[in-house]
Amino acid sequence: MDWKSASSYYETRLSDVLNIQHFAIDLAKLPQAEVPSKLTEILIQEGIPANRQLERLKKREFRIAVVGLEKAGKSTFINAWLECDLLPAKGGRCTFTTTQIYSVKSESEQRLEVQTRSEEQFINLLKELEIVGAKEDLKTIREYETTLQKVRREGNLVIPFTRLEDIREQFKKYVADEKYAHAVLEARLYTNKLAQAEGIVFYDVPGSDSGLTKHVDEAKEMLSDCDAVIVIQRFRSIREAELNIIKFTEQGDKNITIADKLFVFLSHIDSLGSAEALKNHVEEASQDWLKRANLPINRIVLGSAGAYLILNNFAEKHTQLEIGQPSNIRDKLSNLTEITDDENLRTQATGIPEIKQKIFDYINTERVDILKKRCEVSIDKILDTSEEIYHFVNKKFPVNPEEAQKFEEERRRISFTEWWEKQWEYIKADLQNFYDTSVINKPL
Ligand SMILES: Nc1nc2c(ncn2[C@@H]2O[C@H](COP(=O)(O)OP(=O)(O)O)[C@@H](O)[C@H]2O)c(=O)[nH]1
Ligand SMILES: [Mg+2]
Repeated sequence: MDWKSASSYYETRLSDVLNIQHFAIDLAKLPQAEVPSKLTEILIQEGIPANRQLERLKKREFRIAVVGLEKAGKSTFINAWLECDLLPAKGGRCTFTTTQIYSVKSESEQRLEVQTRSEEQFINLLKELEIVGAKEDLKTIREYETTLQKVRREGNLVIPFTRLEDIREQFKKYVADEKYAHAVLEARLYTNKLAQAEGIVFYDVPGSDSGLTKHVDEAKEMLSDCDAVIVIQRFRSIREAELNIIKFTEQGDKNITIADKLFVFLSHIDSLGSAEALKNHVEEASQDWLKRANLPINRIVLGSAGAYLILNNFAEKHTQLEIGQPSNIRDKLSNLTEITDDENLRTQATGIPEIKQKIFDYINTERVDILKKRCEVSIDKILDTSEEIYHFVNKKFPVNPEEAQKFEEERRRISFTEWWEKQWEYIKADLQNFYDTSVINKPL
């Protein structure tokens, strides 16, 4: 089954099953049925990720979160991917908001959408900054109060463009320039440079170790509502904030394993001193991922996004200053990898084409299987639990209407007959119908 048919198929099935789920939760509320609260709890818990998955399918979105510690190299990685030095990347903190990058099919659909903060959202930001004692940010905000107010007043923007380079200045302004960025809630970039497939979304999540709870919450939300994760990792052993990434990914998506949707890019390899150091680096990181998340080694790619930008002439001046001269980078990579020809240094040694290929393979093949696995497990759990609830209710309320009448009299519940006659038949037919079509004659 291809992605298109799979996603519309599961869109239908998930919404059917979620109807059953609602219905079973209502059924379980009948006090006389004495349905164990555990069952309702299971249904509610299963419903959350199922609903999120359904929403993503409805929007035809496939979300890939790019996560990692601050300065791990996330923005640089995305720039290498897009082959344009677009997202601001530098030593200091420069990503204020989560940037979302959407793939569109044609060049003419390309645009930057900027969503500004409402007054309330702006006040909340101030409060949060005060709580964490972000004095610098608060000072900047006071300093540029008038400009920030103007940006908020002007409201949301849609800026069309043809080449990514043409949007660079505007992009920097709204995402990274302190005079403007604090007034911005979200930036969404729509480009045909992300992937051949439509509906792919990249999230550049601010480092979850930035100290702002807003960023941790954002990372958490993003990770529980995404289809794949690329962890950009700079240090060889997994740090605490990276453990959170594993935890949030696990919690949000219990029906598949982390190894089903996680990729790791070991960044910055050009800053290592020797081939031996590189070997140790990779070995330690792979062991760690295997131990912590059962992640196989083929999900780990090592490389340097910075070197990719430099060696392929995509780097802007400031990036050249940060990362170094092409000749230097070439020598370093050559030393580390024993690759000597220019072409392979530009591509293979940087790891960028390799990870892109892995992600595209995932998008083109594995993602249907993962969707299937995730949805089937969730659907089964919801149906099994609903059925259990149905049996509980059935046991307490015998199908024979006379007995039910008696039951009702005993209970002195006046409204019961009414409920019984109308609802019960309806409910039964509904369930029967569902089991006939979706469970017994289940397609696939
Ligand atoms: N030498 C080197 N520096 C890099 C590489 N990738 C990123 N950097 C630098 O590391 C710093 C942080 O990168 P950035 O992409 O902003 O990280 P982010 O905070 O995770 O988005 C910047 O100064 C980048 O220029 C790389 O592959 N090699
Ligand atoms: Mg960044």
